[in-house]
Amino acid sequence: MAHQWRGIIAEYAQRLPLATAGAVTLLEGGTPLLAAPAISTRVGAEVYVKVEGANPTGSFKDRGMTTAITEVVQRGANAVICASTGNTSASAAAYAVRAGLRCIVMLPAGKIALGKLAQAIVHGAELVSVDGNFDDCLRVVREIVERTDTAMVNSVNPYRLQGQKTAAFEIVDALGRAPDIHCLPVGNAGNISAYWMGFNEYAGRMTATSFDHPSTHLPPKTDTVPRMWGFQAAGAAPFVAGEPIANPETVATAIRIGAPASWDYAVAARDDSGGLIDAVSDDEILAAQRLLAAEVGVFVEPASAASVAGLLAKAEAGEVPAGALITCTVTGNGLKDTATALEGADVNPPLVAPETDQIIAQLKLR
Ligand code: AN7
Repeated sequence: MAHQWRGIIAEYAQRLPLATAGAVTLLEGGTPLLAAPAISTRVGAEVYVKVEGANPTGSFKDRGMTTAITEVVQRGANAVICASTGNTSASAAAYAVRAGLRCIVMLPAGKIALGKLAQAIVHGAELVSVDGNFDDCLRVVREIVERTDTAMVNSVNPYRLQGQKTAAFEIVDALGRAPDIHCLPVGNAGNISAYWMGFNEYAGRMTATSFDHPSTHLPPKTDTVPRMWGFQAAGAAPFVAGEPIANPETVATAIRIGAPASWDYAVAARDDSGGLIDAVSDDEILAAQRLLAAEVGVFVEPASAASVAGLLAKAEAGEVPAGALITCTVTGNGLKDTATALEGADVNPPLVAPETDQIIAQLKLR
């Protein structure tokens, strides 16, 4: 058999605090780092997108879920629970199937993209629709895990960040060096924290714990770390406000979060890297989503496009260093939220008879 990517726990065994034996995996990771000339031209830099929608359940959450669920199985819990704006629940539901665990997902009512809801349902998760937002859901989940023998698989579970840091490894492995700037969307702020950890470990500035390779000394893979540029939706931008916000609103429902759990880690990532966390408007997010689809060939969900929207805004403001090497994580697959993508689009092209000559003429094909 030709080489098959083995999933992040096996591929990065030397840098993860989990044994590879018994890993619960859908062979996540190994996603494309794709050159994006259409964006490079616009910002005057060399831009790549890390296409996390190519993961098994269509988002970056799978990297953290393989590690979190693997650890839960080893610990011996029999049910997992998460609050979610949709992608965490989709991923938790799928990995719980692999592990034979009950999976309970706490979702803000009416604010989950339909594709994500479908995933939780087909994978047999137990859905609880909460009359509140994500922050309310996360509070309830925290209270439930305190009182019951249910394992939390939100990113406050440290194994989530351990898994998600591997995306930074893959970027450095693909480029042969760290980028100068890394852009990504920020919601609950787990991912920016995880990437910062990953980039630091690869630069030898932090040591990883490995159960499979306890005594391995790992040489640095790169001399530098990138500046971390995080972008929030303007209606859900607590880091820009400098404090949690009560009623987050944005078309990018995945990042409709007002009280991010990984607050301190994200602030450290921003400040220690000499980076920033800024806001982008819903219109900028949707424009970046369209640009990625129409000119890069990658269909992402709205939240994912916040990274590219932010980079374009920074370029517009003249704040992107000329010729810099820049990577943007696009976090989730566009198929998860077709309703938003099709808003205002003509989904009923004119009906024609199945007459080849007429169709050739109509399309002006030569
Ligand atoms: C596509 O699924 O919080 O800053 O409950 O789905 O690490 O939270 C999703 C978050 C970006 C933000 N892009 O990442 C959930 C959830 C997409 C996302 C984020 C999310 P974090």
